[in-house]
Order: sequence, then C-alpha cells, then structure tokens
Amino acid sequence: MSILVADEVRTALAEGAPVVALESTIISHGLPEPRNLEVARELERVVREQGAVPATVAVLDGVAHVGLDEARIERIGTDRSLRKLGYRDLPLALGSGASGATTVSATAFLAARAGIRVFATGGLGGVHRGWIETWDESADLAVLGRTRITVVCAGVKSILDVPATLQRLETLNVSVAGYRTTTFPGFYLTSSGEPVDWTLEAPEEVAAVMRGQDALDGPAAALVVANPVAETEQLDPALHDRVLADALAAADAAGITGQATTPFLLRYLVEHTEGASLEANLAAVRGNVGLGARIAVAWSR
Ligand code: PSU
Ligand code: MN
Repeated sequence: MSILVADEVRTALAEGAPVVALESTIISHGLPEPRNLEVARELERVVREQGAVPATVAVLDGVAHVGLDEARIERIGTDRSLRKLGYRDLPLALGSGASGATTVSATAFLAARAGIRVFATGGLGGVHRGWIETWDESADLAVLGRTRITVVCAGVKSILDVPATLQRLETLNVSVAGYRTTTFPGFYLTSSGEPVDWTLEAPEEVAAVMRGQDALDGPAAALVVANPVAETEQLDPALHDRVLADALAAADAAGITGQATTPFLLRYLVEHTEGASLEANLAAVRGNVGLGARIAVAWSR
C-alpha cells in the first residue's frame, strides 16, 4: 500500500474524532525559509489547540503520507529538491519513488481517500489571468468538483482571475459559502469585491451543510468555506494593487509559465511588500486552520 495514514490520524478517524488535513505545497513552495518550517509546526499546533488531530499530507520516497511526524515535517520545510505535486502527479511520484509536496488537488484527493472530511489551506488555485491564451486553470478546481471534502480557505490568490474562478467553481458544482461575509475574500485582502450567494455564521452551520451533502448523496463535490482575513490583518489594498501589477508584468517578462507561476508571483509579492504580504498570508492561513479545526469538531459531534 503506497498510502500511509499516520497511526494518530487512523485512530482518530476510527473513533470519529476530529481530523483536519493540511497541504504541504504552501510550506515547501509557498513560503520563504526558514519561516515555512515554523509555520508548518504552528499550523499543526493550531489544530491541536482546538481539540482536533492535524494530518499534513505529502509524498516521500514514493509513499503518500497522510499525517507527518516531526522528522517528516522538517523535511517538507527544508528539502529544496521536493517537487510540487498536483493530483495528476501522484501516480508518477508513487510509481517512481519520488518525493514532493502536495497541492490542494493532491491533498484533497488523498485526505478524502483516507476518510478525512475537513481540509484547511491558504488560498485555492484557480483560473489565471490571461487564461484565454494560456488555458492555465489550476487542477485544484477539477478535483474539488468531484471530491466530497470541506475546504476552508481565504478565497483564491488575488494573482488569479477571481470572477473567472468563481464561475468555474459554479460550473463544476462546487458549493461555495462565505464565512461571516457576503463577499468572496481576496486572500491577502478581506474582500475580493465579488459577491457570494451564501453565508454561514458558525462551525455548526457548516457541519449542517456537510450533513446536507451526505443526505443528498449526489455526485461528490466539495464545499468551499471562504473565510476572510481580519481587516486589521489584511495587506494594505493600495500597496497590494500596485505590487500585484508589477508582479504580473515581471512574470510575463521572465516568461514564467505552468507550475512555476504561483510560486513566482507569491515570492515577488513577499519581496516587494517588505514581508507585509507574508504576514497577511500567514494571518489568513492561521485563521483558516483554526476554523477548519472548529468545523471538524462540530462535524464529529
Ligand atoms: N495558495 C497559497 N500558497 C500556495 C498555494 C496556494 O497561498 O503555495 C499552492 C496550493 O498548493 C495550490 C497551488 O493548490 O498553489 C496551486 O498551484 P497551481 O496554480 O500550479 O495549480
Ligand atoms: Mn497552473
């Protein structure tokens, strides 16, 4: 068996105790060293503080791990040779003994496969600006369109085409609700300005929607709980707009495409906001992981 569920996670799932899946790409490719390793540990701690069990997902030496021990977490934070693995990369990594961090698409799949229902991350991948020429749409969306998992996120990165991403989520039958907001969050920003049709106010309400999914038992699809970063912790919107425009121009000039696009833009934003985008990013992720854990607790009752 090349999917290995950590003992603690397996036991929690067998007992119906709350478990929250966490992705590893954000650690290995989305955040600068050495902060990334601290964050990996902190996120696991945030889950535990709410009484849930964290299950960080990654592929190491051809084995898909759901739940990582401390040595493996450290490897995710420090091994620069790790690949970035979407769902489609999983068979290739397993078959070839490769190692890599999992994106939302690969993490959502592996978590659901292990029986985990709640997954918390920063921002989803989505439709890239310029998609009409590049056809660049994250594989996250297709997997969420066929996986029954609740994903807590701060929306999608503002580096993307947000309205087009929301449209694709609709087409793919992914349920989307704002958490205590009537607008879709803007990742670094509290609001993207785009409206959401549904608003949920408490973890118990989210759990009730998940029970609704099970009662219907229709074709599998995700529930996206879009949880905005607090206004006091968001990136200054004017700074955001200015640096983002520069970042997109720089990516274009450097000929960055494919999997490299998201990490390039994220790094550019961190460097050109003197780390302010990183702080907003971390505030968003922390908030999502805490909420994910509270949802997992409500769901387990
Ligand atoms: N959001 C972040 N940081 C990240 C990512 C998203 O704040 O590092 C990662 C996630 O793992 C997401 C992936 O699944 O980027 C999407 O990459 P792509 O656009 O290549 O599918
Ligand atoms: Mn892409």
